Amino acid sequence: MTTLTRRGFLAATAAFAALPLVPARARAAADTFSLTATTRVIEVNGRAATVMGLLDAQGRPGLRLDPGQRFRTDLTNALDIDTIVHWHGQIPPNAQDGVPNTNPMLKPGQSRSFDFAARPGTFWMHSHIPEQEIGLLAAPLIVRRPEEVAEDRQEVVMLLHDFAFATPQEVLETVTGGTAMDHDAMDHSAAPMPGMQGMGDMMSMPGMAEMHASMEGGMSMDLNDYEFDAYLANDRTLVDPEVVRVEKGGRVRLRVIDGAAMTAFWIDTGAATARLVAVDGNPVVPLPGTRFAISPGQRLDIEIDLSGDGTAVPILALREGTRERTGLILAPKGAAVPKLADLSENPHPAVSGDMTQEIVLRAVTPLAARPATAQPMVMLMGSMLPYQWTIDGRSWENRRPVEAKSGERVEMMFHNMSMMAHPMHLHGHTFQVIEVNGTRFAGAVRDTVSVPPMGSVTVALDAGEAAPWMLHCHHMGHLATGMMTEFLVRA
Ligand SMILES: [Cu+2]
Repeated sequence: MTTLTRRGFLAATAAFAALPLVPARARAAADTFSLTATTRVIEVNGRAATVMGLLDAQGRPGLRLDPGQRFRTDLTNALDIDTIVHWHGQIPPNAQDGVPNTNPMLKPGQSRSFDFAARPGTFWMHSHIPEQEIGLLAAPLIVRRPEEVAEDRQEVVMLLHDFAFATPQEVLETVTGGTAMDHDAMDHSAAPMPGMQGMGDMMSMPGMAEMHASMEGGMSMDLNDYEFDAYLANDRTLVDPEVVRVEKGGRVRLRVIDGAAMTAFWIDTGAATARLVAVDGNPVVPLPGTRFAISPGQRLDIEIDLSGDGTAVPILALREGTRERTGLILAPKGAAVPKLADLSENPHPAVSGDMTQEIVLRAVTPLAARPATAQPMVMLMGSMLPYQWTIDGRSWENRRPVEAKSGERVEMMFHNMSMMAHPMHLHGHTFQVIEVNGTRFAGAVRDTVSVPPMGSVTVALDAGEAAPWMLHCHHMGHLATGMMTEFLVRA
């Protein structure tokens, strides 16, 4: 006991001696980020709107960490409601994951310290309460790699949202037909639902979108649940888009975050030469192209090499199944900035169900080859009318967790028995996509994968910290009506 104490004391003395002469208090402050959940006013198509946000000490949205910096952050709740913030894609200790069922909510005025090793890449953070995420309580969380700092590439972040002037509660009530968070209603879903129930539910409820796209075999899938008033890129529409100053012939790393509550997009780089180099913060073998798919919760890192002709390059996000679009403009000095309509001429194709991109993505650092010792099946079920979404036909209250032992290799199969795509997100882990619609391959490492309607996706992962981790659809209407369960890792 005495020896240990003495050793500890000596080690501390040595460490102190090696540090530069900065007062301890000042040093700690410089290493700690501050983040405030608060309200802010944005202007959407000329109309002011009060939304929520996550601001740093300088009042800017989100955080940017340099290589090697820990996520050491004091989060303050300046809202007048309880909140909790999830660090999407990061792998903190479970007690810091920022979800209501395992972490206490922050009351108004309360602060809490978070401290964990940050994973490098493009991430985001958002409230884990559906109404708050719909209300834009979200921000970028960028952790730079040493090679990204060293390379001569301008970083541009594009955070996407779907936005309504109606309150988030009204949006959710409209989408769900009033069943969201109504636990009595949710209990009816305890019995498994027939998988094909979603077919033919061509509802016409007020405010609901009726977007359907044909699938092979003439079936019809559902794309969008709600007609939002606007689609935002960094809080702005194409009526008044962000214009990012770039160098003529410059090189850009575009970090796209789909923070929309219910909307999948195509990211369109137009004439600019582009390649997808990372998904969900994890590097992939570069995939050249000019149009890339993104679903709620996902991120794309896209390298863009601008031509030397000095013209402005719009970077557009095209809402699937409709003509709506948003975006920002990369403009070299002196370039004419084009005025773009917020509607395309023709509806954009479906992102949902289009697995063309997913099946060609290859992780730069795949999982080590290992036989799986657990192969759980996760059934994604539900329908538009009644609007109810479940995992294995069970409500959250009656959930049966997907279980695994810490350290074991798991191959989790998502089987989608519904007519909508579901962007499935697992907390506390990354996984590798290894199967789509029956075809096996060694795909991208991700934390959120879109499971096609009436299709399947299998992901491989090594079970992490022994704890309950959230496993859910990132469509807020689906999450709110019950499409969530736990991945319960046992010691
Ligand atoms: Cu879903």
